[in-house]
Amino acid sequence: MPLSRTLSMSSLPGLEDWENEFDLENTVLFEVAWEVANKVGGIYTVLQTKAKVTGDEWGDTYYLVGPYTEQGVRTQVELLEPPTPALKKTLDSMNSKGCKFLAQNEEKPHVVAHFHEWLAGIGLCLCRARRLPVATIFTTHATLLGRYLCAGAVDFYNNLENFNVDKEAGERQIYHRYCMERAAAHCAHVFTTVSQITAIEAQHLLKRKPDIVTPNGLNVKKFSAMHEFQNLHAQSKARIQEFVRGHFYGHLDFNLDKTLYFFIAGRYEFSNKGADVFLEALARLNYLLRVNGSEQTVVAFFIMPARTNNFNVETLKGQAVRKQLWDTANTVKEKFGRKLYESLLVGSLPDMNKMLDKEDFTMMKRAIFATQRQSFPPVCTHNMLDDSSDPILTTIRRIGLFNSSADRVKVIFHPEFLSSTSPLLPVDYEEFVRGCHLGVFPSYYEPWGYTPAECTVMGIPSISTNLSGFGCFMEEHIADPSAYGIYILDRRFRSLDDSCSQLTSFLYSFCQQSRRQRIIQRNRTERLSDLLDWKYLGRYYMSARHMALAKAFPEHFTYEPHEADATQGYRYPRPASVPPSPSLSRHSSPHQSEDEEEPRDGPPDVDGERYDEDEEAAKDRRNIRAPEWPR
Ligand code: G6P
Ligand code: 1S3
Repeated sequence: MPLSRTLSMSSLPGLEDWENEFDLENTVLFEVAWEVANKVGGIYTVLQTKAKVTGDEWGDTYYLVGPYTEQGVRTQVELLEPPTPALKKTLDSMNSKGCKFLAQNEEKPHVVAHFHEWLAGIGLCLCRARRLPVATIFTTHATLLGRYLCAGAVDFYNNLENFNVDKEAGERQIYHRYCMERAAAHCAHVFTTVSQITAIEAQHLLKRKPDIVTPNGLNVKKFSAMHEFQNLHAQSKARIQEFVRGHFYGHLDFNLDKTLYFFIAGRYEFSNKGADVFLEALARLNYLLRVNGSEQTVVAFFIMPARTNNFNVETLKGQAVRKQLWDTANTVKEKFGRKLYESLLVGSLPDMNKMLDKEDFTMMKRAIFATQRQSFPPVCTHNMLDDSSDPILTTIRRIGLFNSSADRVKVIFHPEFLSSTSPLLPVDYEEFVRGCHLGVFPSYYEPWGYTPAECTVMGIPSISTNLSGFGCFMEEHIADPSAYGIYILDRRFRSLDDSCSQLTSFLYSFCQQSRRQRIIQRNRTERLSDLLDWKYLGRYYMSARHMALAKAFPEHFTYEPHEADATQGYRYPRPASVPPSPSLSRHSSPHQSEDEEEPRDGPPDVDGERYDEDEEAAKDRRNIRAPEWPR
C-alpha cells in the first residue's frame, strides 16, 4: 500500500492545508552529519529540532548517522536493536567488514542519503563514485571559503563574482576542504542551503546554484495561556537581576527596575557575528543616555566561548558577597520574626526599639563593610588566556566601557556557554534569553542565524541584519518587522559607520520604550513563532527529498516543482494597531500615544494589556492574505 503522509500544519492561516501525497513505500532516509548527537554548533540544532517532523513523515525508516562519541551515546542515544531484517543484515555486514556501506539487499529499498556540510560530504562523493543506487542531497550551512573571506578585511558581498576561488582557498590553506565541499555540492542529486543569501554565495564560490533553499526551523512550544511566556520573562529576569546584584556589589547605584538586558551570543567570530559593531554602538548609546540624562541603564552581555582558565576571583567574590548579604538579611529577619511572635503570644504589640539588638547591627555592619570595593565591577567573568589580544577586551579598552558609575551602559563578557549548574549565573541558555529584553546579532556573515530565531519563539525582540538568512527571511515574510520586535540592520548597503549609527538608533529607541510598550512588543514578537516552526518549514526538506528521489529513480518518482515555492506570496501583515504611514509610527516602538499612562507593574493592568493584544491578534489573523501557493 502506498504511504502517503499528511503533514500536520501550523496555525498560519492559508498554510494549513498542505498535504504530502508522495509515495514513500519501500523508501529509507539516512541523514548524515558530524553534528548528529554531537553538539558543536547550529547544525546540531537543525538536526535535533527537525528530528520530530522528519520522524513523523518517515517513521522507523529514518536514520541519523553521526560520529560515535562516548559522551553523545551516554547522554543522547537510546540503544536499540535494528528494527528491520534488512538493516540488521546491513549493519552486521558493516561490522564484519569494517565500515563498508550499503544499499544492496533483497528488498532493494529506495534510499535517500542526505549529507550536511563538507565533513560528511565525502560520503556523498563516494556514493556517486561507486555508483550506489542512492538519491543524494547535500546541504551546506555556510561555505568554508565565505566564512574565511568574511573574517578577513574583504568587501565580500560586492565582490562575490570576482573571487579567484582556488587561489583564495589555497592562500588560506583550506584548499583540500574547499575541494571536498565543492565536489559534494556538484555530485549531489540535489544541492540545498539554508537561505537565499547563502544560495547566491554558493553559486559564486562553489559554482553550483542550490536547487532548493531549506530555511531552519525550531520546535515551537505553545503555552495554553497566551501570557505564560510573559510570566516566564519576569521570572527569568529576576534570576539575571540576582546575578547583577552580586556582580555590581558596591556599585549598585543604578535602578534595577529601570535596567534593560541586551545580549549577543554564539560562536566567537568577532566581526562575522558583529560583536565589533555591537561594541561600537554600545559606546555611542552610552554617550546618548548620559548626555540626555536618561534614567535607564543597559547591561549588555557577551556570551561567546573563548579560551579561559575558569572564573575570576573578583566575579566569584561578587556572588559570595551577595549571598552573604542575603544570609544576613534572613538571619535578622528570623530573629525579628521570633521576637514578634513571642510578643504576640503574650498579647502585646512589640516594642520596635527592642526588635533589633546590638549583635544584629554588628552583623549587618560587617556585611555592608564586605561590599566596599576599590575597583570597578569586572567586564569579564573569567580569566582569559589571551587577555591582551582578545578582540572584545581590546575593543572595550579602546572605547572605555569599564562599568564605571557614570556609565549608563555596563558590559559583561561571559566567555563560556551558560549552564544551570554555574556558580555565577545558574541559568541555561533558554532561561537567560527569556529574561533578557533584546538579543543583538549584527552579523556580517550569518547563513541563517538561530539566535534571533530562538529569541522570536520565546517572544523576545531581536536585532539581526540583511546579511543574515533569518533577517532576509523575516523581511520577506513580514510587512513591518520592527513593529513585531524584529529589527533588521542594514549591513549590505551602508558603510560600517552608518550601520553602527543605525544600530545605535535602534538601541536608543528601544531604551525609550515604556514597560507597557515592551510588553505589547513581546506579545507581537511571540505571535510570529509559527512562521519559524518546523511543522511549516519542514516542507522544504520534504521537497528536497522528493526532488532527489525523482532525479535518482525517475521510473518510480515524479517531482512537482511548485512544492518548493511554498511560501511565495505569504506575508504577515502590519499589526492592526500600527498606523499605515511610517511617518506616524516610530520604527522601533509599538504604537501608543505619547501621553498614554504607563501601567502600574502588576497583574490587573498587564491583564488588560493582554486582552487588548488578543483582540489585536484576532484582527491581524483576519488581515492575513492567503498565499499564492499552491496553485
Ligand atoms: C512580564 C510580566 C509583568 C512584568 C513585565 C516586565 O510582562 O508578566 O508582570 O511587569 O514582564 O517587563 P520588562 O520589559 O520591564 O522586563
Ligand atoms: C552555521 O553555524 P554558524 O553559526 O557557524 O549553521 C547554522 C545552522 O544552519 C546557521 O544558523 C548559521 O548561520 C551558520 O553559521
